[in-house]
Amino acid sequence: MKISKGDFKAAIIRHLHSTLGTDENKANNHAWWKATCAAIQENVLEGLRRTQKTHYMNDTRAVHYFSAEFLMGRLLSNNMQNFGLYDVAHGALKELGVELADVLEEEPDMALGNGGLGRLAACFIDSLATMELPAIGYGIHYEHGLFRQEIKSGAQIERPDSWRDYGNPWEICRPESIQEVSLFGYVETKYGDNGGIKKEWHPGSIVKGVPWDIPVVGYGGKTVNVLRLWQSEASDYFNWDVFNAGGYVDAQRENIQAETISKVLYPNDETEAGKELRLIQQYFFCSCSLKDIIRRYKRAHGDDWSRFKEQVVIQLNDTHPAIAIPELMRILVDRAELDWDTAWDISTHVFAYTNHTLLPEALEKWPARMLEKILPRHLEIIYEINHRFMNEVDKKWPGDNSKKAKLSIIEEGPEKMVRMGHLSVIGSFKVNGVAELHSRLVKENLFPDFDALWPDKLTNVTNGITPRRWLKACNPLLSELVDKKVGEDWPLNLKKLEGLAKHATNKTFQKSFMSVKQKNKQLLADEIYASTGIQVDTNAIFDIQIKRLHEYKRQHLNLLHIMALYRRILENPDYDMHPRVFIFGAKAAPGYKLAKDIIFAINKVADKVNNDPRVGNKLKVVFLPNYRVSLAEKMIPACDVSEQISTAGKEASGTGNMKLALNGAVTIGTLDGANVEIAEEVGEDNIFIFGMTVEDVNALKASGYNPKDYYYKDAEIKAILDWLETDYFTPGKPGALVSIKQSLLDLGDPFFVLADFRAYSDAQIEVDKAYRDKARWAEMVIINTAMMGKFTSDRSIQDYVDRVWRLDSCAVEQQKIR
Ligand code: OX2
Repeated sequence: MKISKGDFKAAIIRHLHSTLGTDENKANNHAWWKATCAAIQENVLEGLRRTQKTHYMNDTRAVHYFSAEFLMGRLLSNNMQNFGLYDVAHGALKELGVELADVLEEEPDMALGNGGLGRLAACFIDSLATMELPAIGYGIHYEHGLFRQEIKSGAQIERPDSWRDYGNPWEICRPESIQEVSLFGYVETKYGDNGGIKKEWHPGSIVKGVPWDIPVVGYGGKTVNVLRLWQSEASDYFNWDVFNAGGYVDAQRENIQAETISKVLYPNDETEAGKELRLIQQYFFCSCSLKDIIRRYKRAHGDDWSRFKEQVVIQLNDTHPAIAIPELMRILVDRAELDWDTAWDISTHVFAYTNHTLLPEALEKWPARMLEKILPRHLEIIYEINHRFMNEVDKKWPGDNSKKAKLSIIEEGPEKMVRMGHLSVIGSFKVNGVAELHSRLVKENLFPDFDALWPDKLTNVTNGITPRRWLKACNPLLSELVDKKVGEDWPLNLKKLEGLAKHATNKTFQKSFMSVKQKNKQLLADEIYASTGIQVDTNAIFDIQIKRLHEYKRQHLNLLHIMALYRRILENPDYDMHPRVFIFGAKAAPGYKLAKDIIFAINKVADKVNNDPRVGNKLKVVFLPNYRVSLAEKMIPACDVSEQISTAGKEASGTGNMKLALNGAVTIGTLDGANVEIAEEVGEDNIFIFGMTVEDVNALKASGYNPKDYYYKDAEIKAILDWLETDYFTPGKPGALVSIKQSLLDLGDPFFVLADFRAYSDAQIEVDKAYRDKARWAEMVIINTAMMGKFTSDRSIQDYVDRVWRLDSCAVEQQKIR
């Protein structure tokens, strides 16, 4: 039974009056948004209450997804869809004279993440709720999420993000579940009468963790799980135990302002070690979350720890939460007074770890000295874990000290470092990579000796995306068409899309499909005009690259190719190409100079190309500012060509590649990450694969790569790079773009841009040809949508359930939707 339009209208008005204290005549879109959220939230909270009660009654085993990032985006449209209330709300608001689309635009994105890793966590908790699996997401309640990007004279400017300045209608504060977290101080060794040793940590400071719950509504609206985010606050009392210890003063302890811990998300995708506050953030949310899990466990099982590992599994989203491992050991050994072996047995049956990258700069290492200062007891525990592990290594490879040095958690050197990746592998019962190729490289290159030691530990779970947000909600036109062809249950069973394949060559269906694409392109063209003033032709190919800006993702390869096209057009006004619009969306880490230079260069080249009458409509370049989840939702349905052009071996998986293909884009890409599996699914005729493989890259590296060979041998490459040094794109400022040339020539082109340029350019010529054959292109596009079933995050979650978590679903009784 579902609420009627009239009743929903009444609910919105009721909230306008009694929740917001305003009325229909005064309300602006923001007020309508809040009132609509409040009306939906009635269902959300009822579902949440039922779910928690059902899980408690059934004493379910649950997965706890520990992640420093959850990139949720907007929630209203999602929650409405999942309760099946979208059309009801649309109609109700219409009768009130309000446009739902405008109301949805009022919601700020919840941008508590950087990119793929954070968005994956958001897709996963959507799937977990949809599949009725008992699960909690645990993370940090950042006051400021990822910075807002503005473009001023072509350059990126960072502005603070304030997603909850005017209140967030979804979150619920739970002061009854506040936790306390200790930091700094020293460890006292106590000797018992029976000769036993006990360690006591006397912290230098204590902070409070306040939980905020964001309900996560599964599709169908039955299970409503929660995402619990911790906010730091000064503790009510300061237990300065240190003073009792003879006035010992920790140098830093007074400087720590408790509130700063959850103030801001670190804006680096894939790197951020060495920062004290970052380590404190990580420990803060892990400690709060573990204590929360233990509190819930004890409510059902008291002090009997024997069932803990049966009830609890914790997934570590990269090494960011790895400090949870010694924290659980500390709680079990120092607090619960279990012996080490019992505690270690529990701990190593509870944790599982996902590796998301092979990039050396992203493999977290913390100076031992920093750990000693902030978490002195944890460093001791890490040493103990390592000591016992070294004995195990010695059994397998007796006397092999180089093996020990390689496998040790501690990296010796001028500065002793703690390797969080090693700690995670040693402390977990399963370790997974995020795509077939990546998992193979994890086994072969990153952790080969761990694989030899524990052959069953390393596994693969290929990433996925939720089709509810990334097709149903973001692309209503295509969803409607798909509904008609394969039925309406594809959001729960994405393999159903395969039913489209048999219509791929059907003229009428091709026409309907491509007319949807055309409409979506028009919507994006409007958005582009509104935000940049650039007019684009929807008959042109919409070629899109959206992802964080990083050298390994090679936005500069795309840029060099754009410059090549521009040059070809200038040299030959009749240069034969189908008109193309190159569209970018990307944020650069504020401290990543070259990434910011690349954004600047894209904008400067865009200025020139877009305003050159000799180019006409053939070529346009658009950089859309402030790329984020809600902007992705507008760009993805409109894409013709999806750029997935990372250096082979560098992109662990990618998930944008899946979203774009699902929405009927054809990929141009390298054999990297999940591109490999996308190619397997769609077949080589329906994807443009180019460039070096991982093996090619390794061979070239081994033989000594010299980018200058390509510069001198390929006249076009030379001309383009030299162009960057002139003031052609930056009038009056020669050299403003030179850092890109320098990185490619003088700094050795670490990501093999020049080596792959010609293959990329040739592949783009093939793309151009294919697009001009309308029937052929439509067929490719349909096949791409049809064959994306594998990449639903429901499949990823099922893989985790089967290979890692061993979890049962738990049915929650359907509520009456109000
Ligand atoms: C990203 C990876 O770069 C990307 O390839 C992958 O799809 C995504 O994680 C989800 O698995 N930070 N972000 C990533 O890795 C790290 C570390």
